[in-house]
Amino acid sequence: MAIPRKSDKADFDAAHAPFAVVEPAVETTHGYRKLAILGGTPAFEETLHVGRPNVGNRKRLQERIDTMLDERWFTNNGPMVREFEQRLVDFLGVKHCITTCNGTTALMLAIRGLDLGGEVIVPSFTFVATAHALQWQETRPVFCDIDPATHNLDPREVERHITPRTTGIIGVHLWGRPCDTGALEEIARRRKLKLLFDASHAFACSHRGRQVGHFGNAEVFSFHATKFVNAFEGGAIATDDDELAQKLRLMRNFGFSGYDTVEHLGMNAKMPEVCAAMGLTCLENIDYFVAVNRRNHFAYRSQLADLPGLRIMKYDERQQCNYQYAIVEIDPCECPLTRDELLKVLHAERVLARRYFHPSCHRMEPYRSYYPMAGLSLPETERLSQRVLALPTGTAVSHRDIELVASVIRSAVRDAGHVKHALRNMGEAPAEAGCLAIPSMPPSC
Ligand code: T4K
Repeated sequence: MAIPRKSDKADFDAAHAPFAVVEPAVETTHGYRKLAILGGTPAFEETLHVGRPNVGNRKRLQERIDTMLDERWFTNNGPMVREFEQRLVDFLGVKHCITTCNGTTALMLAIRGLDLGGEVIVPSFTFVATAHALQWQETRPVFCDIDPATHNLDPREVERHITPRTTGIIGVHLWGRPCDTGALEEIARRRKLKLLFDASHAFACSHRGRQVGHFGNAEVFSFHATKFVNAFEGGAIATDDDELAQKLRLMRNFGFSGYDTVEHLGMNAKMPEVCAAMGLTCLENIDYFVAVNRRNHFAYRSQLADLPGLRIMKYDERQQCNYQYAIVEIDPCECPLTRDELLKVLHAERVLARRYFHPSCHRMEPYRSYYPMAGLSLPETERLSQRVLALPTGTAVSHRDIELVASVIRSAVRDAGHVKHALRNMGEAPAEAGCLAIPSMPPSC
């Protein structure tokens, strides 16, 4: 039977949040069901999303919005933005935190503020914004392969891509799991390169006992609606560099240093007050969000533990983690279904699992036209982008939802033969990722 989705209103009220939900779930039902793709009723009446926003304490948010309306100060470095920046500085323990209207503009500002040009080494296995922030400024993203164990830049590969035109490296702490910051910092120091981290996934994470926000020359966060701490839309740059911080503050406000004085090239990258109101509210509820993400993470792990070829990505529990992504890796050599077949099964059940990050940046425009040979040096990226699936998590996803998603996956694996047959009858193309299949390069290559 399909279960109804709870309304947004019931998402979460921090005042009544039962912290009892924080314990990792160990209960497993391991039930099976008749799949929608085989003629059954979809598991969910309403779509279950990846990236459903956390809301936090609604009452507190509404009070903040009322204050903003009463004061009629909506943007341009208002009191809530200043408070949010101070809270971020306190939380991260960094010297400066400059908020922006989104993570992409934060990346663009940081790239320009650090004078990156020529070529910058960056993973292709990331959200396309990381590459766009470079290419937008006519700086070439040089796509570098990743370590299959961490999904982050492989430092040995980084070294191989350095040329006389290289000015910097951008590491992405994918899924909130920090890069090998020590190795990247050592390379950057030795080769005299700037080092920036796209920490869009890694707010409230630590690495070797240090909070993410402290690594490299600067680190960039996203507070997009889908991030576990969100500001509707928003971003921030954290840095301990006074000069860089001052430059970034000018740049995000057209370069203005006073009413009539422009001192620097700039743009409009300011965070509005209503976004800061949401950011502050989420920040106050962060313990709850992490606790729910952690509970969901362990629920998936226990529910999917013994399935062949399916591996739930783990976090380093010795560090501070936000558990914001529930990532499953599907090995087509061991699992009877490919990632894309499983995706179709889940979508038929109204579980909108996502293929983050497929295709990888080098296979998207304009990169596949500009750099058609890039894929040749990215075997791990090519392999991984065929295997990874993001499952729904966050405060809009209950333990019961996860049981149901898991029972869909278990049923699909058990009935793999019938699923493949049904997909063939539906005229679906054969699965993309066979056991040894490395996708072919685009025709232009
Ligand atoms: N670097 C990295 C590594 C990033 O992951 C991102 C953003 C950035 C840089 C850039 O930061 P921002 O400029 O965005 O601040 C989503 C997000 O839009 C994007 O912010 C995020 N990464 C990326 C990983 O995920 P899409 O294309 O998947 O978005 P969309 O609209 O399909 O939404 C995802 C799911 O969330 C949907 O199934 C519906 C659900 N959703 C979404 C929104 C906006 C809701 O339920 N409610 C909502 O309000 O990129």
